[in-house]
Amino acid sequence: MKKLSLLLALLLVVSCFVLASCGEEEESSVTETSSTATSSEAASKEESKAESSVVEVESSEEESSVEESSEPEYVKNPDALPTEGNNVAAGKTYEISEQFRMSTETWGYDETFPPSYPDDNYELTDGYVPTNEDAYSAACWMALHQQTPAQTERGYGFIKIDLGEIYEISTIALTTLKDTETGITCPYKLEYMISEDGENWISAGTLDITSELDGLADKSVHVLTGEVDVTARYIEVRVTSYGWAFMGELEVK
Ligand SMILES: [Ca+2]
Repeated sequence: MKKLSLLLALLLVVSCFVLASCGEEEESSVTETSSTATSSEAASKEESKAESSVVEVESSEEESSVEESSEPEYVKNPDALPTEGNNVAAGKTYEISEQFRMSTETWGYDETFPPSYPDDNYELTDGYVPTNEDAYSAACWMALHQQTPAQTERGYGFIKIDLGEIYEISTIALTTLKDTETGITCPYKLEYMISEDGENWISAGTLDITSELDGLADKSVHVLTGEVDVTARYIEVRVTSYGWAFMGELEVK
């Protein structure tokens, strides 16, 4: 009987020991599993980071390639006619952007009124270059205003001229007026858009005189001349000003 009790006691001790061992193994296996999960999560996060950075690079490459392909390539045309210093804009027809219409009683754009300081479609190409003797009220001027609704939305007014043939062009000159007392300043920025077919346009450069504007003599005519080196038949001069921009001749040489 004593032997049986001892055997049972021994079995009990062994069982407890075995059970205790199993518990430890389970705990350690849980720990390992969770630690594996943590590292695999980290790995997948790193993978997704890598993926997203690859996507970003790809998308930015796509954007830049789209921009590059939408920009027409400029090739100087060897068959262009030489200007030989002549003003090839003289006598040519042109069009301009919407003009300001001001009520006689109130300040502001009023489309029921005729254009203020209208363009007769010859002032800019009639060969007459205004001088300091020509006040703003003289008939030789045409005017654009930055507060015209379409011009405000676009950011600039424009003069678009068809030269009739493709020419080599080195200068584009616009005669303007500064008369601060009457709200007329010279345009502070001119951008020269050019085309050979009237459909595909590229920029031939920008003349920005913002920093020189205050220093220009008042009640005076100023010729703003852009130096370019292009061939073109069509030119669009984009005019940006603070208010009124009075212009009297566009010369292309
Ligand atoms: Ca003129």
